Amino acid sequence: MFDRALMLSEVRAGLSGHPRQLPSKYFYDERGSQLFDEITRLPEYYPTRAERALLQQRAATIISIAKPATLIELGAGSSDKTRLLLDEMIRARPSGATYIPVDVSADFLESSVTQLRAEYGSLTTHAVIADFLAHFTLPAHPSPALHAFLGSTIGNFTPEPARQLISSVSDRMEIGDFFLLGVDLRKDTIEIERAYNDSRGVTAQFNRNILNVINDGLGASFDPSLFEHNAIYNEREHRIEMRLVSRDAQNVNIPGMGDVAFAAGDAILTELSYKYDRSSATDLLSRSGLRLQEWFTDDAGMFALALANR
Ligand code: SAH
Ligand code: AVI
Repeated sequence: MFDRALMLSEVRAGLSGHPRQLPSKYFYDERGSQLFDEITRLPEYYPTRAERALLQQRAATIISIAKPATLIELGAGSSDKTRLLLDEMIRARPSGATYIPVDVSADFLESSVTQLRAEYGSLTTHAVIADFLAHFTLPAHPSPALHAFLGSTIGNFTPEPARQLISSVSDRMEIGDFFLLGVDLRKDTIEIERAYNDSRGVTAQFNRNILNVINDGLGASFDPSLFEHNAIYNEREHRIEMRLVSRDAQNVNIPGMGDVAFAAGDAILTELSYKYDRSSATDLLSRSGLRLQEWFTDDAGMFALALANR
């Protein structure tokens, strides 16, 4: 599933540095994608509900501005909210539209595409299993395209990798293409922290699943139950910092790397989740070669959709 040599070099680099960290794409084997899907239905996790409500309200306007023949979606996951855009695309182009979901979670992407094909007879769907941080090739597709990056997944990247990722989308865009970005907005710390510390412990399971993925990929000996979930909002950096904290002193064997020693309280940084406002999102887009055309948000200021072009 994940490339073993790449995983080993990324895990080695991540666990040798200060702070120790792991790339958040390794949350997403099939189990991780299912756990994320469960998170999106939790009462505390507001971003998915807020983005869905925005799409329900704005999908027709977005499609009428972008007029896409093709929707290309990075980190598509279950494509659940995407159906709101697909429905409007198909209404505007009854003769047929094309959908290209790109995701690293291979099995999950394949099963969600099978489901989409059964639901949407007139839609041409090409699944692309790829790491969107690496170079990947898109199949030939009709123009213009709407490139979408929803779910605030951009929030999982620090400013420079975020700029590089959106620049790589911008470089692919042809004249007439648009880019749609979903960002979680800055708000009350308590409300943000509650979304990442749910009462049923699903986020904790999702966090620990990264260790199962490393065990499966590298034959490592992590015992996820020996790590505690921790998620705090860093107000200065406007980001959630999610960690796994070793409950006790322990050694973990990673074939190809050797033993890694953890003292009680030692942490692994597993995810950052940046929260934006209009000015920081506009700045990110412009540093990536894109111009903000429309900024859609809800009255409560929970979430925003930015529509941009070159
Ligand atoms: N867009 C969906 C899913 C968001 S979860 C939603 O809004 O609900 C983040 C998604 O990005 C997951 O499906 C995960 O597998 C995918 N992902 C994370 N890192 C990735 C990477 N480097 N390359 C490709 N996909 C990635
Ligand atoms: C996918 N990503 C935008 C989610 C987020 O909110 O940063 C992942 C997540 N982590 C914990 N809960 C959800």
